[in-house]
Amino acid sequence: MSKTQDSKLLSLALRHQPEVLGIELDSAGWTSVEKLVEALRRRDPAWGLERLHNIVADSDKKRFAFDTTGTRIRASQGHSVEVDLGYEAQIPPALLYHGTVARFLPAIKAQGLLKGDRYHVHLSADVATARQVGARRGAPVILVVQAGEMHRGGHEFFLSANGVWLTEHVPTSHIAFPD
Ligand code: HQG
Repeated sequence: MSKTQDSKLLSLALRHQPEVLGIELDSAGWTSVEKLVEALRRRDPAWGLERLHNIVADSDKKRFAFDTTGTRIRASQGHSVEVDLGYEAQIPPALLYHGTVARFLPAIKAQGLLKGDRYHVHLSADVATARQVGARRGAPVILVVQAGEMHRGGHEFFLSANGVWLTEHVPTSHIAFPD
């Protein structure tokens, strides 16, 4: 399996469907490294701790994190299973960015940004990152989110361990759409 396939399998198990590997996540999304490696080895005996460490270190977006003891691992964001990642609410910058594609704009104009299958709406601190996120689906369109104003209006924002800003919903009134 390629590193991308390994990373996708870890994302699936640590964010969405731990049952695909027969593992369990605790309420904060953590799972035992030892049990995870055992589960991975059942699929492919070539898995080992070193391969896991390499995937975590090479993940371009730092999708996964070990705890301080190195005995537990979790995804830093992107879950659809219910987890409390324990990130503290933070004051966001005045503006955050969301990369999407033109075909979603009518719905976003009507409903704002919805979290969909994920646990939060994901926002980027810079335009370049938002452009990469949007480009996963086609020609990227960048929306500018008035995060500072939202925060003053009572919306909570969280910053994940890998630098993604998370919030529950972005109302259309706080989004600047391109012309
Ligand atoms: C769109 C990747 C219709 C939204 C990235 C997006 C990110 C709406 C799609 C992370 C909508 C959801 C998250 C509405 C939002 N109507 N469409 N009301 N509101 N949308 O993948 O933000 O590789 O769940 O614009 O780097 O694209 O997973 O969210 O296009 O950080 O580590 O619905 O995923 O990281 O798509 O990406 P997603 P996203 P990972």
